[in-house]
Amino acid sequence: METDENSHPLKGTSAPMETNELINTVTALFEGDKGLLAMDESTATCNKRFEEVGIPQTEEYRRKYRELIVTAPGLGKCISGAILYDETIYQSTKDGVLFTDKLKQAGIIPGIKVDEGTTDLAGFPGEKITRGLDGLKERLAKYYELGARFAKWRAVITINAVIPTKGCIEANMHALARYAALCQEAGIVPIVEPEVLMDGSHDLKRCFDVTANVQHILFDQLFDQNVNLQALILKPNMVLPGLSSPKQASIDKVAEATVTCLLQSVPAAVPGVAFLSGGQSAELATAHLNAMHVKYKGKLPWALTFSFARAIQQPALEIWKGEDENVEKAQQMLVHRASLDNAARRGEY
Ligand code: 5MM
Repeated sequence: METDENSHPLKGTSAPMETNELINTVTALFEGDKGLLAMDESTATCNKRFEEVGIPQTEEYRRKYRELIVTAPGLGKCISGAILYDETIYQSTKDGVLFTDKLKQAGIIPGIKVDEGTTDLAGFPGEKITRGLDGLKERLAKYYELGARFAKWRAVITINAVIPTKGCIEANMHALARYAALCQEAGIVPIVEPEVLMDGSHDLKRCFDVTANVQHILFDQLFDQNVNLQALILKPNMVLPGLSSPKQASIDKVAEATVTCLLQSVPAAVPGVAFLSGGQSAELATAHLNAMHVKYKGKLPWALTFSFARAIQQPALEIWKGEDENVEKAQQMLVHRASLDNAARRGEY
Protein backbone atom coordinates (compact mmCIF):
# COMPACT_ATOMS: atom_id res chain seq x y z
CA MET A 1 0.00 0.00 0.00
CA GLU A 2 1.19 3.55 -0.82
CA THR A 3 2.23 5.40 2.30
CA ASP A 4 3.64 8.71 1.15
CA GLU A 5 2.90 11.88 3.14
CA ASN A 6 -0.38 12.53 1.34
CA SER A 7 -1.79 9.02 1.27
CA HIS A 8 -1.83 7.67 4.78
CA PRO A 9 -3.04 4.05 4.90
CA LEU A 10 -5.92 4.97 7.22
CA LYS A 11 -7.08 7.90 5.09
CA GLY A 12 -10.13 7.04 3.06
CA THR A 13 -13.72 5.97 3.21
CA SER A 14 -13.28 2.90 5.40
CA ALA A 15 -11.81 4.87 8.33
CA PRO A 16 -14.25 6.55 10.73
CA MET A 17 -14.59 10.36 10.42
CA GLU A 18 -12.73 11.04 13.64
CA THR A 19 -9.84 8.84 12.49
CA ASN A 20 -9.55 10.83 9.27
CA GLU A 21 -9.47 14.05 11.27
CA LEU A 22 -6.71 12.70 13.51
CA ILE A 23 -4.70 11.47 10.53
CA ASN A 24 -5.08 14.82 8.78
CA THR A 25 -3.76 16.58 11.87
CA VAL A 26 -0.77 14.25 12.20
CA THR A 27 0.03 14.61 8.51
CA ALA A 28 -0.04 18.42 8.78
CA LEU A 29 2.16 18.39 11.90
CA PHE A 30 4.89 16.45 10.07
CA GLU A 31 4.63 18.42 6.83
CA GLY A 32 7.88 19.14 4.96
CA ASP A 33 10.76 19.83 7.31
CA LYS A 34 8.67 21.56 9.96
CA GLY A 35 8.48 20.70 13.65
CA LEU A 36 6.68 21.60 16.84
CA LEU A 37 7.28 24.42 19.27
CA ALA A 38 6.67 23.56 22.91
CA MET A 39 5.55 26.79 24.58
CA ASP A 40 3.57 25.02 27.28
CA GLU A 41 5.64 25.97 30.32
CA SER A 42 3.43 25.92 33.39
CA THR A 43 3.37 29.16 35.35
CA ALA A 44 6.04 27.91 37.78
CA THR A 45 8.41 26.84 34.99
CA CYS A 46 7.87 30.02 32.96
CA ASN A 47 8.53 32.13 36.07
CA LYS A 48 11.70 30.13 36.75
CA ARG A 49 12.97 30.81 33.20
CA PHE A 50 12.09 34.51 33.61
CA GLU A 51 13.84 34.73 36.98
CA GLU A 52 17.06 33.34 35.47
CA VAL A 53 17.24 36.28 33.03
CA GLY A 54 15.76 38.96 35.31
CA ILE A 55 12.27 39.26 33.78
CA PRO A 56 9.36 40.15 36.13
CA GLN A 57 7.29 37.05 36.92
CA THR A 58 3.78 38.34 36.28
CA GLU A 59 0.85 37.21 34.13
CA GLU A 60 1.30 40.28 31.90
CA TYR A 61 4.97 39.46 31.21
CA ARG A 62 4.07 35.86 30.45
CA ARG A 63 1.40 37.17 28.04
CA LYS A 64 3.87 39.59 26.41
CA TYR A 65 6.38 36.80 25.96
CA ARG A 66 3.86 34.48 24.37
CA GLU A 67 2.72 37.37 22.13
CA LEU A 68 6.33 37.77 21.01
CA ILE A 69 6.35 34.11 20.03
CA VAL A 70 3.02 33.79 18.23
CA THR A 71 3.55 37.02 16.25
CA ALA A 72 7.15 36.23 15.20
CA PRO A 73 7.33 36.90 11.43
CA GLY A 74 8.07 33.73 9.47
CA LEU A 75 7.40 31.33 12.35
CA GLY A 76 4.79 29.46 10.31
CA LYS A 77 7.40 28.58 7.69
CA CYS A 78 9.31 26.53 10.28
CA ILE A 79 6.72 25.43 12.84
CA SER A 80 3.65 23.31 12.12
CA GLY A 81 2.18 23.18 15.64
CA ALA A 82 2.60 25.06 18.92
CA ILE A 83 1.85 23.51 22.30
CA LEU A 84 0.09 26.00 24.56
CA TYR A 85 -0.60 26.01 28.29
CA ASP A 86 -4.02 26.50 29.90
CA GLU A 87 -3.27 30.15 30.79
CA THR A 88 -1.99 30.88 27.27
CA ILE A 89 -4.86 29.36 25.29
CA TYR A 90 -7.21 32.03 26.67
CA GLN A 91 -4.80 34.95 26.11
CA SER A 92 -4.70 37.50 23.29
CA THR A 93 -2.31 39.99 21.74
CA LYS A 94 -2.40 43.57 23.00
CA ASP A 95 -4.69 44.27 20.00
CA GLY A 96 -7.17 41.67 21.22
CA VAL A 97 -6.49 38.79 18.81
CA LEU A 98 -6.56 35.38 20.51
CA PHE A 99 -3.18 33.62 20.37
CA THR A 100 -4.95 30.61 18.86
CA ASP A 101 -6.19 32.80 16.00
CA LYS A 102 -2.72 34.32 15.48
CA LEU A 103 -1.29 30.83 15.23
CA LYS A 104 -3.94 29.65 12.79
CA GLN A 105 -3.38 32.76 10.62
CA ALA A 106 0.29 31.77 10.49
CA GLY A 107 -0.62 28.21 9.44
CA ILE A 108 0.33 26.80 12.85
CA ILE A 109 -1.97 24.26 14.52
CA PRO A 110 -2.67 25.06 18.19
CA GLY A 111 -2.04 22.27 20.68
CA ILE A 112 -2.42 22.10 24.45
CA LYS A 113 -0.60 20.57 27.41
CA VAL A 114 -3.27 18.68 29.37
CA ASP A 115 -1.29 17.01 32.11
CA GLU A 116 -1.39 18.71 35.48
CA GLY A 117 2.24 18.25 36.40
CA THR A 118 3.94 15.64 38.54
CA THR A 119 3.71 14.65 42.17
CA ASP A 120 5.56 12.13 44.36
CA LEU A 121 4.49 8.56 43.57
CA ALA A 122 3.24 7.00 46.82
CA GLY A 123 5.32 3.99 47.80
CA PHE A 124 8.18 4.83 45.42
CA PRO A 125 10.69 7.23 47.03
CA GLY A 126 12.33 9.58 44.52
CA GLU A 127 9.85 8.81 41.72
CA LYS A 128 7.04 10.88 40.20
CA ILE A 129 3.62 10.29 38.72
CA THR A 130 1.89 12.69 36.33
CA ARG A 131 -1.57 13.94 37.32
CA GLY A 132 -4.53 15.04 35.22
CA LEU A 133 -6.79 12.14 34.26
CA ASP A 134 -9.70 13.27 36.47
CA GLY A 135 -12.04 15.44 34.39
CA LEU A 136 -9.80 15.08 31.33
CA LYS A 137 -12.67 14.07 29.02
CA GLU A 138 -14.47 17.34 29.77
CA ARG A 139 -11.30 19.43 29.53
CA LEU A 140 -10.49 17.93 26.13
CA ALA A 141 -13.96 18.81 24.82
CA LYS A 142 -13.41 22.40 25.98
CA TYR A 143 -9.92 22.61 24.42
CA TYR A 144 -11.28 21.24 21.15
CA GLU A 145 -13.84 24.07 21.12
CA LEU A 146 -11.02 26.53 21.77
CA GLY A 147 -9.23 25.26 18.66
CA ALA A 148 -6.71 22.72 20.00
CA ARG A 149 -6.24 19.80 17.60
CA PHE A 150 -3.43 18.04 19.42
CA ALA A 151 -2.42 17.64 23.05
CA LYS A 152 0.55 16.70 25.17
CA TRP A 153 1.10 14.72 28.37
CA ARG A 154 4.54 14.33 29.89
CA ALA A 155 5.64 11.46 32.15
CA VAL A 156 8.93 11.90 33.98
CA ILE A 157 11.32 9.03 34.61
CA THR A 158 14.40 9.59 36.77
CA ILE A 159 17.55 7.47 36.64
CA ASN A 160 19.83 6.65 39.56
CA ALA A 161 21.40 3.47 40.89
CA VAL A 162 18.06 2.01 42.09
CA ILE A 163 15.41 3.72 39.97
CA PRO A 164 13.37 3.73 37.78
CA THR A 165 11.26 0.94 39.24
CA LYS A 166 8.87 -1.22 37.24
CA GLY A 167 6.03 0.11 39.40
CA CYS A 168 6.79 3.72 38.49
CA ILE A 169 7.23 3.05 34.78
CA GLU A 170 4.02 1.02 34.57
CA ALA A 171 1.93 3.57 36.47
CA ASN A 172 3.16 6.42 34.26
CA MET A 173 2.79 4.57 30.97
CA HIS A 174 -0.70 3.43 31.93
CA ALA A 175 -1.68 7.07 32.57
CA LEU A 176 -0.19 8.09 29.20
CA ALA A 177 -2.23 5.40 27.45
CA ARG A 178 -5.47 6.42 29.20
CA TYR A 179 -4.79 10.04 28.22
CA ALA A 180 -4.09 9.04 24.60
CA ALA A 181 -7.35 7.08 24.33
CA LEU A 182 -9.35 10.03 25.67
CA CYS A 183 -7.64 12.42 23.22
CA GLN A 184 -8.43 10.25 20.20
CA GLU A 185 -12.05 9.95 21.29
CA ALA A 186 -12.17 13.78 21.41
CA GLY A 187 -10.69 14.25 17.91
CA ILE A 188 -7.40 15.45 19.37
CA VAL A 189 -4.05 13.90 18.41
CA PRO A 190 -2.16 12.81 21.53
CA ILE A 191 1.54 13.51 21.87
CA VAL A 192 2.81 10.92 24.33
CA GLU A 193 5.93 12.17 26.10
CA PRO A 194 7.79 9.67 28.28
CA GLU A 195 10.78 11.79 29.31
CA VAL A 196 13.78 9.98 30.75
CA LEU A 197 15.60 12.83 32.47
CA MET A 198 19.21 13.74 31.70
CA ASP A 199 20.04 14.39 35.38
CA GLY A 200 22.53 11.96 36.87
CA SER A 201 25.89 10.36 36.30
CA HIS A 202 24.70 7.30 34.34
CA ASP A 203 26.31 6.42 31.04
CA LEU A 204 24.83 6.24 27.52
CA LYS A 205 24.07 2.52 27.80
CA ARG A 206 22.03 2.98 30.96
CA CYS A 207 19.97 5.71 29.29
CA PHE A 208 19.51 3.43 26.28
CA ASP A 209 18.30 0.52 28.43
CA VAL A 210 15.92 2.63 30.50
CA THR A 211 14.52 4.44 27.45
CA ALA A 212 13.97 1.18 25.56
CA ASN A 213 12.25 -0.39 28.57
CA VAL A 214 10.03 2.67 29.08
CA GLN A 215 9.00 2.70 25.43
CA HIS A 216 8.26 -1.03 25.37
CA ILE A 217 5.97 -0.66 28.36
CA LEU A 218 4.41 2.46 26.84
CA PHE A 219 3.50 0.68 23.60
CA ASP A 220 2.17 -2.34 25.52
CA GLN A 221 -0.10 0.00 27.47
CA LEU A 222 -1.18 1.90 24.35
CA PHE A 223 -2.08 -1.42 22.73
CA ASP A 224 -4.01 -2.58 25.81
CA GLN A 225 -5.98 0.68 25.89
CA ASN A 226 -7.02 0.39 22.21
CA VAL A 227 -5.09 3.49 21.19
CA ASN A 228 -4.68 3.87 17.43
CA LEU A 229 -0.90 3.95 16.96
CA GLN A 230 -1.35 5.56 13.54
CA ALA A 231 -2.91 8.65 15.09
CA LEU A 232 -0.42 9.65 17.76
CA ILE A 233 2.99 11.26 18.07
CA LEU A 234 5.80 10.02 20.30
CA LYS A 235 7.82 12.73 22.04
CA PRO A 236 10.84 10.98 23.53
CA ASN A 237 14.14 12.04 25.01
CA MET A 238 17.24 11.48 22.94
CA VAL A 239 19.52 8.75 24.30
CA LEU A 240 22.27 10.64 26.14
CA PRO A 241 24.70 10.03 28.99
CA GLY A 242 23.68 11.72 32.27
CA LEU A 243 24.62 15.39 32.60
CA SER A 244 27.27 14.62 35.22
CA SER A 245 28.54 11.43 33.60
CA PRO A 246 32.33 11.47 33.19
CA LYS A 247 31.80 9.59 29.90
CA GLN A 248 30.13 12.02 27.48
CA ALA A 249 29.29 10.78 23.97
CA SER A 250 29.97 12.16 20.49
CA ILE A 251 27.16 13.59 18.36
CA ASP A 252 27.25 10.55 16.07
CA LYS A 253 27.12 8.11 18.99
CA VAL A 254 24.06 9.86 20.45
CA ALA A 255 22.35 9.82 17.04
CA GLU A 256 23.10 6.14 16.59
CA ALA A 257 22.02 5.16 20.12
CA THR A 258 18.82 7.17 19.85
CA VAL A 259 17.74 5.74 16.48
CA THR A 260 18.72 2.18 17.45
CA CYS A 261 16.68 2.50 20.64
CA LEU A 262 13.66 3.76 18.71
CA LEU A 263 13.99 1.01 16.09
CA GLN A 264 13.95 -1.60 18.86
CA SER A 265 10.91 -0.23 20.65
CA VAL A 266 8.66 1.95 18.47
CA PRO A 267 6.23 0.17 16.11
CA ALA A 268 6.37 1.15 12.45
CA ALA A 269 2.67 2.09 12.63
CA VAL A 270 3.58 5.25 14.56
CA PRO A 271 3.68 8.07 11.99
CA GLY A 272 6.19 10.29 13.67
CA VAL A 273 8.58 11.04 16.50
CA ALA A 274 9.18 14.60 17.75
CA PHE A 275 12.07 14.91 20.21
CA LEU A 276 12.18 16.99 23.36
CA SER A 277 15.49 18.77 24.00
CA GLY A 278 15.60 18.02 27.73
CA GLY A 279 18.10 20.71 28.75
CA GLN A 280 20.63 20.22 25.94
CA SER A 281 21.92 23.46 24.46
CA ALA A 282 20.08 24.63 21.37
CA GLU A 283 23.14 23.87 19.21
CA LEU A 284 23.60 20.35 20.52
CA ALA A 285 19.92 19.37 20.25
CA THR A 286 19.91 20.56 16.62
CA ALA A 287 23.21 18.79 15.87
CA HIS A 288 21.88 15.51 17.27
CA LEU A 289 18.70 15.69 15.16
CA ASN A 290 20.82 16.54 12.13
CA ALA A 291 23.16 13.58 12.68
CA MET A 292 20.17 11.21 12.82
CA HIS A 293 19.01 12.45 9.42
CA VAL A 294 22.46 12.35 7.89
CA LYS A 295 22.92 8.74 8.91
CA TYR A 296 19.42 7.29 8.58
CA LYS A 297 17.65 9.42 5.95
CA GLY A 298 15.16 7.28 3.99
CA LYS A 299 15.79 4.24 6.19
CA LEU A 300 13.30 4.82 9.01
CA PRO A 301 9.64 3.79 9.29
CA TRP A 302 8.58 7.04 11.03
CA ALA A 303 9.27 10.75 10.47
CA LEU A 304 11.73 12.33 12.92
CA THR A 305 11.29 15.95 13.92
CA PHE A 306 11.62 18.29 16.90
CA SER A 307 9.26 19.46 19.63
CA PHE A 308 11.73 21.61 21.54
CA ALA A 309 10.97 24.17 24.20
CA ARG A 310 14.27 25.42 25.63
CA ALA A 311 16.35 24.53 22.54
CA ILE A 312 14.24 26.92 20.45
CA GLN A 313 13.20 29.52 23.00
CA GLN A 314 16.15 30.04 25.34
CA PRO A 315 18.39 32.13 23.04
CA ALA A 316 15.41 34.37 22.18
CA LEU A 317 14.41 34.74 25.82
CA GLU A 318 17.93 35.85 26.69
CA ILE A 319 17.75 38.57 24.01
CA TRP A 320 14.25 39.75 24.97
CA LYS A 321 14.93 40.22 28.71
CA GLY A 322 11.39 41.60 29.09
CA GLU A 323 12.16 44.80 27.11
CA ASP A 324 9.87 45.97 24.29
CA GLU A 325 12.83 47.33 22.31
CA ASN A 326 14.29 43.79 22.09
CA VAL A 327 11.16 42.09 20.72
CA GLU A 328 12.15 42.19 17.05
CA LYS A 329 15.65 40.80 17.64
CA ALA A 330 14.27 38.09 19.94
CA GLN A 331 11.71 37.09 17.30
CA GLN A 332 14.45 36.86 14.69
CA MET A 333 16.46 34.57 16.96
CA LEU A 334 13.43 32.39 17.65
CA VAL A 335 12.74 31.89 13.95
CA HIS A 336 16.45 31.44 13.26
CA ARG A 337 16.69 28.55 15.75
CA ALA A 338 13.53 26.96 14.35
CA SER A 339 14.86 27.24 10.80
CA LEU A 340 18.10 25.54 11.86
CA ASP A 341 15.97 22.69 13.19
CA ASN A 342 14.29 22.52 9.75
CA ALA A 343 17.76 22.23 8.23
CA ALA A 344 18.53 19.43 10.71
CA ARG A 345 15.41 17.58 9.52
CA ARG A 346 16.91 17.67 6.05
CA GLY A 347 20.33 16.62 7.39
CA GLU A 348 21.73 19.98 6.24
CA TYR A 349 22.56 21.74 9.53
C1 5MM B 1 7.94 23.59 28.27
O1 5MM B 1 8.28 22.58 29.14
C2 5MM B 1 7.31 21.56 29.27
C3 5MM B 1 7.04 21.19 30.68
O2 5MM B 1 6.67 22.29 31.34
P1 5MM B 1 6.26 22.15 32.89
O3 5MM B 1 7.29 21.29 33.56
O4 5MM B 1 6.30 23.54 33.33
O5 5MM B 1 4.90 21.56 32.90
C4 5MM B 1 7.85 20.28 28.72
O6 5MM B 1 6.87 19.29 28.72
C5 5MM B 1 8.32 20.44 27.34
O7 5MM B 1 7.25 20.53 26.45
C6 5MM B 1 9.15 19.26 26.94
O8 5MM B 1 9.77 18.66 28.02
C7 5MM B 1 10.17 19.70 25.96
O9 5MM B 1 10.87 20.75 26.52
P2 5MM B 1 12.42 20.82 26.30
O10 5MM B 1 12.83 22.12 26.93
O11 5MM B 1 12.94 19.62 27.02
O12 5MM B 1 12.60 20.75 24.81
